[in-house]
Amino acid sequence: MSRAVVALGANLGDRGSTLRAAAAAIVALPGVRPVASSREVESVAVTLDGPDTTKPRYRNAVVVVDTDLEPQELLDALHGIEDTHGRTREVRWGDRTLDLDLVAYDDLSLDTVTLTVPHPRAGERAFVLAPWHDADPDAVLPGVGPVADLLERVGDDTERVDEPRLFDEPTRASRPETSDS
Ligand code: A4P
Ligand code: MG
Repeated sequence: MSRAVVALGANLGDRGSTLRAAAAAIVALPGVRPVASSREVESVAVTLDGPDTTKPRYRNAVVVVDTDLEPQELLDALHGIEDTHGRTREVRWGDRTLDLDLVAYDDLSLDTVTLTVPHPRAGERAFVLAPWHDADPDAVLPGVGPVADLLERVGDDTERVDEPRLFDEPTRASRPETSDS
């Protein structure tokens, strides 16, 4: 059993409902079980030209799961869930109904044509770090450092959305290994 961290993002459609449905779909995958989840944050869309306030704002969240799936199997399953939610891929970093990124998988360091883990931009992005820290305050980005320190370094420019965590609280209370602060 391995521990995986998945970042969820959406800036088109009913973003909150999509993130919630995607989180439910992730933990419903065979060989995946829920560990912890964040609340949602909102932030300005980052495009290849930098932050763009003319684009729809993003909702982001993070889920932590335990899984028997290999990293590529998990990514393939995440892509299937993106497709279910009408994800299209015209422009890199373009607007999207749902983006699911594999942020970390145990302490694994992997770089193939289709999968780089840890996600190479995770440590620079408050919209990943803030919800990850919310889901797991003790989280460490493998090979880089504590998420709390990275978030302090980049500065948290996200806004917390006043909604519950993506999973129900009982799941959070029963999660193994991490403290519940
Ligand atoms: N890929 C490689 N490693 C991974 C990984 N660890 N997780 C490959 C997921 N995918 C990974 O991804 C392109 C290819 O990356 C995949 O086919 C997969 O094999 P994609 O989702 O099709 O395209 P993308 O998301 O546009 O590209 P990329 O480079 O993954 O973008 P990012 O880094 O995910 O950034 N602004 C805000 N505020 N919030 C956001 O969530 N997200 C992005 C996308 C840009 N701006 C944003 C946000
Ligand atoms: Mg992506």
